[in-house]
Amino acid sequence: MTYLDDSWYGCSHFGVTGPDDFDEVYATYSCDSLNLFNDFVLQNQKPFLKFLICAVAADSPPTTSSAVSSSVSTMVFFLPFKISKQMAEEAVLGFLEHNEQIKDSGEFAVEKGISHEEIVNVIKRLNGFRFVDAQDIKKERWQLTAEGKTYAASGSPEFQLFIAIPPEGISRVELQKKLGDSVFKIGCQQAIKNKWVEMGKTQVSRKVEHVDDNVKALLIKINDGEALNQEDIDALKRRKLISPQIWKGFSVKKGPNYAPERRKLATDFTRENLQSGEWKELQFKEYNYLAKGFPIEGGYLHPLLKVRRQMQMIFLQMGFEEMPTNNYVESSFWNFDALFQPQQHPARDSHDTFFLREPSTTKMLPEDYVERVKQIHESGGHGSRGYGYDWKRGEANKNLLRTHTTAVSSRMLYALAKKPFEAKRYYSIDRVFRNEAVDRTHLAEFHQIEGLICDRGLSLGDLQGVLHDFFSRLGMSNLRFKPAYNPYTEPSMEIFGYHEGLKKWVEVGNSGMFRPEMLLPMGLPEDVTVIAWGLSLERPTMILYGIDNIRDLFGHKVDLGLIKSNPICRIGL
Ligand code: FB9
Repeated sequence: MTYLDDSWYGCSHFGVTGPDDFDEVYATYSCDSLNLFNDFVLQNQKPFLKFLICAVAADSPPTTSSAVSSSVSTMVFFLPFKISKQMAEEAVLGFLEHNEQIKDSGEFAVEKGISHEEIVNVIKRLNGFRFVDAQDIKKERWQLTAEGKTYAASGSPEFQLFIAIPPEGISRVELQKKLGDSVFKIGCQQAIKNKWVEMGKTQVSRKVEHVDDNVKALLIKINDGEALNQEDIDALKRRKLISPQIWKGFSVKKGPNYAPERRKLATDFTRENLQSGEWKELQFKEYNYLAKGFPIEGGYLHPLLKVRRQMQMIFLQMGFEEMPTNNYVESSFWNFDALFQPQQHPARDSHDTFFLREPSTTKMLPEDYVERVKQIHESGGHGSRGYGYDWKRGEANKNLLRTHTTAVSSRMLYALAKKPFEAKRYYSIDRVFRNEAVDRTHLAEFHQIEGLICDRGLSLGDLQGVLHDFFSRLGMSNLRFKPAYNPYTEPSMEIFGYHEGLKKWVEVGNSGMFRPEMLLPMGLPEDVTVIAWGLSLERPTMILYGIDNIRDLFGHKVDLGLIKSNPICRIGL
């Protein structure tokens, strides 16, 4: 018990410098109510305790019973909790040895001079071990409000007002100055009501010789836990001087495992109790096979990464290969121009797109291809009349944070066109950035999932077919397609899926067939068409993991608890 050593240090100012001194002090100050304690202390031979008793007793020898109980409770507060816990337990078990029940744990605590909180903790523990059978008891009590406390201390406002009026009367102004606005205001109301004072235009005078401050008396009674009649309670309640407080306690009976003393259950065979044979007497604690193991603080996969892996598996199972997306910074050329998105398209201004100040422009673009893109934008070709505007290289050179992973698709399709054609299935899942207002479902960045199939003679039917295949693997087999518009696909479709769990149709993505104005300048064969679709990673993750606000899922306000305590994985919907 290391703390014994440093405790001596604390007591020098009591004039007790060591164990020898306290016998003398102890003898001087011991009194009945302390005996209970002393027995406990003596039994436990804990010199520190004996010292403490002396110390406390020395400090203010208790005269009245409540003083005793309060100094005892003080001692209890200081006593190492282990000891008070032990003491409270013995008090409860000891009492039940000779009594049917403890009717009211509150009265029992006062009687034993132990804090009710300590008794409640012990009862809960003993109830847990079925040493006792504890029943809740609740009592509504009244406590003083802050205003009530001030009047209990310095008198009710009406009483303060009355005694502030000299026999010859006093001016309102002077009286108000004396009492302050609120005491004056309330004091007047009540004193008039009690017909204590005469309120003239300017003068205030007494109407009676003497008054009693019943309100203060009642408030003190409340404070001492004394019961008042309903009428007084209502009056104080009306003046918001008291507020209800639920007092919780227990009535306690012996439990199925009751014993006058709870022997500490052994939890281990030790070399000592084996050698001493003491193990034979020991009572061993049951193994709690339901006990939760120590939470393993290990790596937690973010729900987004779990769903990303699920999506990845679906793509790989469908024969898609991943596109390299390790470049958040992209040139306007690959992000927009290569996709036949005109330079004055609203998405291309800084309201929607994060342009870079440094490096503000791209260093290298495939010049021959750029020329063809310029053509198709300005004057069309391959049967398209183009946009007919003056295409600016400078605009295409601007660097930005990519607004979609379709920028990666354009790079990959261009690369594909430079080789002898072979059909390809590509997918990408990575971050894209859009200068959008943040709300429950939108952040300035999200993860886009994109799939594309590049092959000869693919049709819109093929696109719908692959979408059915893809989303049915996500557990969503009931799809509907709504015509939509994208600068780089024609026809385009918004995809809606019926969500069994949410019992409603959910927009699950967008799709389309890349325009020839995008594909042909790349050099892809005329009969090659590319079907593609896109969705986000955040939306399905929010739905699959029941996350309402995207800010809990991603970004600086992420909810770490959610990250650590979300289901291993969520198959289907
Ligand atoms: O993810 C979206 N919804 C979604 C997806 C899956 C899902 O799964 C369920 C649990 C199983 C649930 C919902 N959306 C796309 C639809 C909406 O959330 C939409 O309001 C928000 N969209 C984002 C863009 O917001 C501006 C989601 C994001 C999106 C939209 C379009 C594309 C990509 C992401 C695209 C594309 C595209 C089109 C043609 C060719 C190539 C790419």
